[in-house]
Amino acid sequence: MDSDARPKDCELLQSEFFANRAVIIAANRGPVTFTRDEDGNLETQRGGGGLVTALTGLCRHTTDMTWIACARTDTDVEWGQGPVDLEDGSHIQARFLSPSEEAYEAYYNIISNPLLWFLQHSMWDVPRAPLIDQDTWQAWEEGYVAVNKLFAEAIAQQVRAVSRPTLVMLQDYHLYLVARELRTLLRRKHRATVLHFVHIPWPGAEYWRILPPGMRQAILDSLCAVDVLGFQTKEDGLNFLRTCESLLPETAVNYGRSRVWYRNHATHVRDFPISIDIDALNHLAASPEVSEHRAEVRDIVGDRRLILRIDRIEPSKNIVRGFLAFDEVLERYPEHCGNVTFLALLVPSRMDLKEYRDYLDALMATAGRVNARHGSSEWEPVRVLVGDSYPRAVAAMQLYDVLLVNAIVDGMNLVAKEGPTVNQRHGVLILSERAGARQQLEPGALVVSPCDVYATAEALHQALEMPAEEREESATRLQWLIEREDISDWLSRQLETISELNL
Ligand code: GDG
Repeated sequence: MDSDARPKDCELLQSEFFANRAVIIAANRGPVTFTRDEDGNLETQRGGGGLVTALTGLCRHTTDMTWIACARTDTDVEWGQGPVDLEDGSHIQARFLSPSEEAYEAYYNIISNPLLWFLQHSMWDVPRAPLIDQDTWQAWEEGYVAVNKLFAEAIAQQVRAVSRPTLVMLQDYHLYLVARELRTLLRRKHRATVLHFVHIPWPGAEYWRILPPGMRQAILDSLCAVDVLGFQTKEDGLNFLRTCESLLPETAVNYGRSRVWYRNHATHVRDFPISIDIDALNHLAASPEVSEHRAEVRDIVGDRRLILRIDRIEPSKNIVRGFLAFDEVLERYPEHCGNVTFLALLVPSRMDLKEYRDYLDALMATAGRVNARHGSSEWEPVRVLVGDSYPRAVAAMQLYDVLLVNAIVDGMNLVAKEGPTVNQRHGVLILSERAGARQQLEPGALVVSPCDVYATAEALHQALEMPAEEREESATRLQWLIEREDISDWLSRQLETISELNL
């Protein structure tokens, strides 16, 4: 699993690679979402995040690219499929699948998010959860299996429609069962190379054993039908190999070559740490919109030091323990009282799930308790802003003195890469040892064990007290570590691997 060599020329590699290949991307979400305005005109909203940027960036190199996703709005359903114009002038074919509402709900809100996300983020309170009952099995069959089949059928149709070899790029945990179904449908008659990238952590075999054999074997069986299976870190890849060895009968795992041999097929396991689009981020950071938000953040913080966290409202991000650690800092080091503001910019997420609503209540209550205990009429120690504003997040990243990323476990965590890229104060990064970003950023960060509130408090104090020279050195190191591997490297590495393996 070599992720140390930086591709020489990403653009060149990508052009050569796609000269005679078609590409199909399959992800739960599409590159755009359609809605209608009051007059009934079609409006297009581009999907957010670096993933859409990286993958749609491929359009510069190939005209033959289709993105298959689930419809998110009625207008997506009505629109169905066709070419979409992108901001840079290129085009992509988008195709929206329309599973029934019940099937989508079961696939997304019963299996993908509560079951698989929770499993892969160690979020179960095992004496009580998960509770896999008849409804869960029904959701598995009629939701997860059915929607994965829909994807496989749409991809197979597309592969058959083109005469050129096709690269199929599957994204994430929603689509674990697609590869096996696709192989069955295509039956070696068409050349398709299948690459699957898993954005979230892959825990060890013992954790997967909690899932019933029928589910875990279907997942492993399908992932072993993939040609190249990508994870965020080496450890995730190693965990996958170990999981196959323990839980999938009749596999031959070759650790040296990082390969699983199963049903007469080789799956090559690699780490492709995802990153950010540095140019796009710097461009946004220099915009008037971000500048307005900087003024807003300065109003909140005044001349105090700023501890910042930016997360979806997500239990695995460990927001409550972050506030408890700050509480301990104020208790143990009263010199910080009145001089530091902890700003939490939190983006609503999965509010359909009770665990997420409860977590929001818990974190608000904890912030309230810290404020009641230490605050005064002039100073609110913890300020929580709930909302969706990426420009505001970027503005706050420019101004932090300390950035706290203490996730219980995280695939990568892009905030840990964005913050040091735009920060203007030589801010210190406190980073969970269980965030994928640690693999690259450890040399420039203060690394903490996420459940250890005591040590997190010590790290916060250490960061606030760190001498200017040391802060500058760490911040410069972090910027360098991030710049040497940006989002185009993430993509190029995947293509390079396929070329090297002659797939
Ligand atoms: C999953 C994995 C992996 C911040 N505020 C707003 C906003 N943001 C941006 C952040 C960052 C992104 O959202 C969040 O990315 P993360 O990586 O931190 O976390 P997840 O959402 O959990 O992402 C993760 C990632 O996939 C990629 O593979 O790194 O481990 O869990 O860019 O700056 N975005 C919007 N509004 C905001 O207010 N739209």
